[in-house]
Amino acid sequence: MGVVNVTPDSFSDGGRFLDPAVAVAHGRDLAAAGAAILDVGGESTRPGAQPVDLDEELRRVLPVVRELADLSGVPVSIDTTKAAVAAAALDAGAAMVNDVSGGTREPEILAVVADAGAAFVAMHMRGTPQTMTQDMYYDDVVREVGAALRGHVEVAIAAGVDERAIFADPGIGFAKDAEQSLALLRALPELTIAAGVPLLVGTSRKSLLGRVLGDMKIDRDDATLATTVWAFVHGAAAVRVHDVESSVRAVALLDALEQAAA
Ligand code: PMM
Repeated sequence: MGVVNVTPDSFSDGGRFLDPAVAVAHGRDLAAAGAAILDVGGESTRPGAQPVDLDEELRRVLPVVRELADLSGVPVSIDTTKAAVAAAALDAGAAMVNDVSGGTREPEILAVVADAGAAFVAMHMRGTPQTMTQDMYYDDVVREVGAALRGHVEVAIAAGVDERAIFADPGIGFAKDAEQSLALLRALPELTIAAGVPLLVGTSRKSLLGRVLGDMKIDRDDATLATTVWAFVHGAAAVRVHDVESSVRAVALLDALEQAAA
């Protein structure tokens, strides 16, 4: 899943793709580089990011979703927690809704996904981007995130979302410190079983990587690639990345290794 952030303030690419034409060109480049899905978002979820109102979010994402759905040749996902944005994006041709609140911020979003027969990503977080760094206490982060993801999946199924079209996402860095995020990445097989659906994992360029390597300023695409390989080797179904080209190459190599004669 390639990231197309149409925001002025996302962590690694804020402001680069605010012009719809630039965002569309970027999305098409990611599709050409081998992305299987393009994830278009109009509201930054970095810690402390300010909420974006409905009209502004629609203004940012709709032209980009519409054009990428038409031109990119791959399915488009809308990264939003707002039911009205999800509905408008699905109407404009999106095929998937990626909700970082797992369907909890605006539970009506689930009926919107179900009615459209769309796919759904249920991510785990606590609070909002404004409050999530104050809510990072877990007795057992793997068990609690796994149970919460299963809860999100069950609520989505009960709302009519097709179970075969749901991904769960542990929400790396969302109300988790570096240690907790690493514990979740170590536990991807357990989380897949707990959630009962395939996992999508997002580590791309996150601060966790800089923290682990002891340098917040390094180029995080190298470190991202290590986590991409880790995620796929440990059973993830998809990764959400900014640099699609390197991940696609790594996946091709992993496939070759898996198919190699013993
Ligand atoms: N991370 C970000 C935004 N949306 N969605 C899912 N499903 N998983 C994630 O890990 C995730 C997400 C924040 O990253 P960005 O600001 O660099 O896009």
